[in-house]
Amino acid sequence: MNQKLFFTTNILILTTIAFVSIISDIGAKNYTYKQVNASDPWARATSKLAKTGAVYIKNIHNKGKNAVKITGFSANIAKKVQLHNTVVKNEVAKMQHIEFLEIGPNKSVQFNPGGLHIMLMGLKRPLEKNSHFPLIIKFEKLGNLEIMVDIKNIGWSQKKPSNYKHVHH
Ligand SMILES: [Cu+2]
Repeated sequence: MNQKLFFTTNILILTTIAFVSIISDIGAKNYTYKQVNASDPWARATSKLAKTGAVYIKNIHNKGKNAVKITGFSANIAKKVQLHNTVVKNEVAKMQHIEFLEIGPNKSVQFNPGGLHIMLMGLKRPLEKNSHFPLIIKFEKLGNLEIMVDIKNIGWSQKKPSNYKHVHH
């Protein structure tokens, strides 16, 4: 973990991260539950001694007419699972803990390196390349969506938007 990462607790409601999702990838993994679709969850492999890891999800789309609210996550592989956002201020990356995340009707959110991510804290075993583990996304009212997180090699990154800036995490 980067020494420059500071940890702050914040309640941040991201209501309108407007992003038109184009699900055109062949072979994309989609997990659909009621009005919600989550695609391509992944994590980077960790070293044997690592106690933390991060999960990214290419896209979570709310195709319903009402907003949905993510109230938390859980995974057996870690003692604690938190929603984090990475904010860069004066070239210093800070991780913020986000209590909940609202996705408006017909809106999507992305979880990327350098942005929103799901933090696995107190890993019970290292994340091993080419394996996978279940993660539960908890939605208020809707219930739980279980997804399978694919573990990629340490240097893996997904396609990034053109304005992406590299942030060490
Ligand atoms: Cu984090």
